[in-house]
Amino acid sequence: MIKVLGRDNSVNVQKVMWCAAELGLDVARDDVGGPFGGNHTDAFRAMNPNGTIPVLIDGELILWESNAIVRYLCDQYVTGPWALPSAQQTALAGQWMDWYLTTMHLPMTALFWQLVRTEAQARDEAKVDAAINEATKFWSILDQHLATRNFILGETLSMADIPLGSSAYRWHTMEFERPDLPNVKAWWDRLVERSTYRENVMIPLT
Ligand SMILES: N[C@@H](CCC(=O)N[C@@H](CS)C(=O)NCC(=O)O)C(=O)O
Repeated sequence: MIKVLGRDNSVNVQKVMWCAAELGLDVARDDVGGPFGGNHTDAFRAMNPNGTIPVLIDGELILWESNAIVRYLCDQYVTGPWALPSAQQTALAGQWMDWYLTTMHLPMTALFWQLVRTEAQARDEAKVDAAINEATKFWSILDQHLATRNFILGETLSMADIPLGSSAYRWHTMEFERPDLPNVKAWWDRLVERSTYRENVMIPLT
């Protein structure tokens, strides 16, 4: 059976678990990282020298980096509507997935640490404002893209939606004054309709 090492409140673990659920895969997840620890042992670092989660174990394969894991699950197990029809569509999915990791993830992580992991009285308001401004710039780009389609690649959900969709839960539930981005909100509402999303991504923010 496929195994995932990582606590369920990590956005990077959520990507993997949501993707696996969409593909109908049976996955066993172990709580590792954060308060559970276990990610700085020699045994764990032999699998992932970074000491980070998630790690996927599928037979002989041991894999880290959440986007790489999502790509692997789709390459290895995808069937039906999740199969991307062309190299062009696969490249566009990769574009939005990499954009999330290199661009959106940075202000979203800064915002999450300030609003969720820092006591109100210890928050740095300048950092909060900077993260909101930066994230708004990027969510606005996605909002424009989603003006003419229901999901990131068009009319059906695909791996392109996984990283940004996982982060969208945080964007819509953290407490701050959110700018009005109607197309991102409508897309997020479509994700929330899915039990796979609710069960694997909509986990209390801690
Ligand atoms: N780029 C990596 C980032 C991995 C990462 O930083 N994971 C965090 C959790 S989101 C982690 O391992 N933190 C240490 C811990 O949970 O103990 C990925 O996408 O998998």
